[in-house]
Amino acid sequence: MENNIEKKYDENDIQVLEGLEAVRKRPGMYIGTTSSRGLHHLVWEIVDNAIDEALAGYCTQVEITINEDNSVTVKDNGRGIPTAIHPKTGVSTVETVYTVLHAGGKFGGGGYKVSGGLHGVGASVVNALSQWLEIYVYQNSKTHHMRFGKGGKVESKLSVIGECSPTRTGTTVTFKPDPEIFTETTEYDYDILKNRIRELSYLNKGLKLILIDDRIEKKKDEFLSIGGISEYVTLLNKNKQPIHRVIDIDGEEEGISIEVALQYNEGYNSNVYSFTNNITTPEGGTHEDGVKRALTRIINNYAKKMKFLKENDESLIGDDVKEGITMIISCKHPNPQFEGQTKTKLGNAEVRKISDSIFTEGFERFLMENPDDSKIIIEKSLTAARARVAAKKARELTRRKNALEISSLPGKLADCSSKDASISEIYIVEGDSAGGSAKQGRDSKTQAILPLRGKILNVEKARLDKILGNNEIRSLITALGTGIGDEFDIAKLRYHKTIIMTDADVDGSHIRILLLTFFYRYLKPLVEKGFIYIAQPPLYKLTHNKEITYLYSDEELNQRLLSVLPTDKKEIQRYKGLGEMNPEQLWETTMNPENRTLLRVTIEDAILADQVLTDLMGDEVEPRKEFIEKNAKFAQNLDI
Ligand code: 1YM
Repeated sequence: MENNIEKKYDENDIQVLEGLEAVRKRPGMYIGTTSSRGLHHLVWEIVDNAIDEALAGYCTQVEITINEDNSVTVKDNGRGIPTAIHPKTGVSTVETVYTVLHAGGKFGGGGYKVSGGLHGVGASVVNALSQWLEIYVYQNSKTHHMRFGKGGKVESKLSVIGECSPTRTGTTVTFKPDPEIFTETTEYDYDILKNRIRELSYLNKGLKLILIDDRIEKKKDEFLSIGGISEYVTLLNKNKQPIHRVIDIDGEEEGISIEVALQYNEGYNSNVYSFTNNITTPEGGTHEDGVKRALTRIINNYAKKMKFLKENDESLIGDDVKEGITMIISCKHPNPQFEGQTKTKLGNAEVRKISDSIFTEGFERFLMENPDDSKIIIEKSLTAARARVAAKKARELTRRKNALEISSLPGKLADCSSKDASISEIYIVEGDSAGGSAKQGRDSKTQAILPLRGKILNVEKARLDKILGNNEIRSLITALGTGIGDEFDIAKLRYHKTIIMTDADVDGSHIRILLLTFFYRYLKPLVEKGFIYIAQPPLYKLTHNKEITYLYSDEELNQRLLSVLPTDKKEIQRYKGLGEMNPEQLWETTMNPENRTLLRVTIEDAILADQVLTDLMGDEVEPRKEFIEKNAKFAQNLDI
């Protein structure tokens, strides 16, 4: 208030305040969501500025610290944000960058920003959504400081607070997300930050990234990748038996840079990840199209030239050359256009030609210079083509033979009476006894039950034809109604919720992972659309004064025992399996939509998911054991 008297607000100030106020009113418009995801997004906005400075060639190290109060500090050793008065705003450039929306790109000197993402909204949005934010700039032997209060209000202007070593330059920003905005959670998740920081280190080779957790459980990780995305491919293929060395290709045309790293492994799945300006583009786009088109063409040409393919042989198709490939494509573009349903597809048409030509040059040279590796790659594609033709014949045969059987629903499915997929659910239940309880306890109008006997096939280790031979998987596909592979049709899906219900033990989590693997690999759209859920049966039943409470985790039990019922006598039953619950209990605790908790399975991070599946499903036993012990750490959202 005092400030109002001292300082006259001019047009600029009012616009700035209105801008930041607009961000606070509708944060979702700027950062997508105010959930945990939005909270983490704030960090990336600030880190992006530091990475831009690294890409401009002035910064070699970025350090990110989660402080004890859940504020976050980002520190770089770049030039420091300019401190002089900005001619347009009449205040320091630091203040301008942190208070004017979209100031980043516009207020910078020449050159372009290659980072900055889907939301790419800039530092001022972080300021608007913080309780307070503090900046130190080290420049010309001076330490400059500025502080903002709640919502980005200037608390103290940029000023020199002391000297610093003449060799020290850089920017340090600390912000505390405002709990009034982030009502769900203000707690940072170390692993979320760590995974993205690791990824950023591969995408920006030579840049050292440090992550520190200064909260109760102290942690620290440092990432520095010399090889960049080719090291990333090595990591992704770690447990997949690669069959040749990583191929690394890069080039630049018309100011657009393309980097590709690829390596085939013994497996059948393809893992292609593309990025533009460090942002993942799961929907692909022109950078991916160009490379894939070139890959198919070059392998065909080479196979013909070296007589692996004869005159009359059919050409290899995209699917053949993709089998067992792990590939990363990273594009850096001064002006990317993002398209598609989730705005994660690169649209710039000129990139198709450029990525094709850069990849063609590099990959052709590799094939010429490395005949042994080339032979291995071509033979891999030829084998895939032969398997594809054989599988198609086999499918046509079974289709004719089993036309009736396949179209009728599996015998052990207890279907629901509703034919409206949007309200129908299918519970996939471990074991016949739990299946029985579920059948009796369910709401038969909307809930279908499919009991599974034992373990389903490990789809990570088999081709589609073998997978379709597995009874459990066949019943599952038939029940869902969508078909699979070329025949997949989401319009035929019979339930909008597929709920995996397994025991809370090692076997249960193994079955759950096998099912998730299957969904992830063969019915991915269901995962992407959020149609896959995991049921949460209680772990304990607590009886106290004849009143029954169900508890879903050890923490819940401990809390209850400590704070609510410190001394009373009570009876605790630990459920070892779903089978121990009678139909009413199963309904009440796990199936009744009124009070059940479901975890929605999402693919937040396809790379992580794939790694998890590989560690779990690959031939290496150790990572599998380790993983099952830690349990499925798929990205899971709470859905009540
Ligand atoms: C911890 C966050 O923001 N570092 C950072 C930001 C900038 C610069 C250097 C920078 C950029 C330029 C010139 C330029 C920014 N400057 C601006 C703006 N770290 C962090 N480090 N000199 C310094 O782009 O020309 C925006 S960001 F607009 F002021 F130039």
